[in-house]
Amino acid sequence: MSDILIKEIETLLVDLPTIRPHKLSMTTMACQTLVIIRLRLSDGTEGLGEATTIGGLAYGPESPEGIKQTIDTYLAPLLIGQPAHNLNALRARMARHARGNSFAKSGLETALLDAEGKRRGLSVAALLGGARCDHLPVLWTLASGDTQKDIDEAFQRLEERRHCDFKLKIGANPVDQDVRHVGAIKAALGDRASVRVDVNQAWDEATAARGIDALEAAGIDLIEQPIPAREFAGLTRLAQRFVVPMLADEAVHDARDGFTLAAGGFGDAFALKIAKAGGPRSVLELAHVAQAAGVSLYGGTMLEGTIGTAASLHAWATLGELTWGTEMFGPLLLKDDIVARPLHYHEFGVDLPTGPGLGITLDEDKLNHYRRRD
Ligand code: MUC
Ligand code: MG
Repeated sequence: MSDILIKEIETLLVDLPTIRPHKLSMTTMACQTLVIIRLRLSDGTEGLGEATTIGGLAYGPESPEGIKQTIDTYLAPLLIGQPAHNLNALRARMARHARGNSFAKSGLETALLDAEGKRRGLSVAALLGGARCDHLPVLWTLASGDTQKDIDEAFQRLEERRHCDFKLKIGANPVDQDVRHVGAIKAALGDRASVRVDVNQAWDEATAARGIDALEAAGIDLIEQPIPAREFAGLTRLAQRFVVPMLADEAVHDARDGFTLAAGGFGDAFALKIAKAGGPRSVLELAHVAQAAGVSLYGGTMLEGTIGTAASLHAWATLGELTWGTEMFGPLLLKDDIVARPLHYHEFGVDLPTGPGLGITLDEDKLNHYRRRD
């Protein structure tokens, strides 16, 4: 078993246009860049991985171009020639020789799991201990930047039975304007939908207290990352002050962040993301800390394409019920896909893909069409 070695790791940048501009507090996206990883083993098996961020360097410390360079120059040489099946040994090797770079590591961890699953005829969820569900709820983010367009989009998604939970991206405009925007959408949707907001760190604590007070009164269900990521004490104060729960996103990357927040008195909710933690296996360490501390869970996205989304779904499926569901809609925000069979979204959620590994096959023509050439 251990004589199957990692032979080759190829990275590709893939640029896919979005179906509409996607407006966040720090950037407006018209295109998403996926870093696709093809990891080949000595027996010919290929594992697929994806490492994707948002808006170049606008969201996180790793850019798509940087992720590709980091893998090509530093991480791939650490893995090539090593036995492929021992994920724990390979994770430890990467951790020992390369600090940080959790997005790049997440893509590689995904590719290793996909390859191992294909070799053993097991899904990634099975390798992670076993799926406890095969259909996961998925919310939709309304972020066109226009209140009426967002309302129309929400009603369309409800009619299609595609989504019944909505997240609004705010923080780019003055707080009173954002509160009016959110209030109008919630008033239009009423009890038909859960409405949450993501401020993406845009407020200071005093602005947050004012904004959250008004959003709570408007019937908003969840407030995501209202203040800067490193202000753990401030986030904990806001969580303790308001009834409406705070969702820690940029603040909580891995198990250590989760432990620090929980030990400091934060008890609301964590957004899990494979990219923040270093992969589908690594993110479960954070999930288990949260479960032990009584913190609710949410399956988060970096707006990955189908490969990264599938990898996340395999991890979330092992957790059973997620109190706040998931936001694994990334592929639906993109005009096209690079896989042969897209994920199946229906009944306000998505099916966990079946088949060995991630259960995803590339469409080589599409990949060739959208890949960046340097
Ligand atoms: C984030 O901060 O949550 C998730 C959904 C979305 O629209 O943006 C991402 C990033
Ligand atoms: Mg967020």
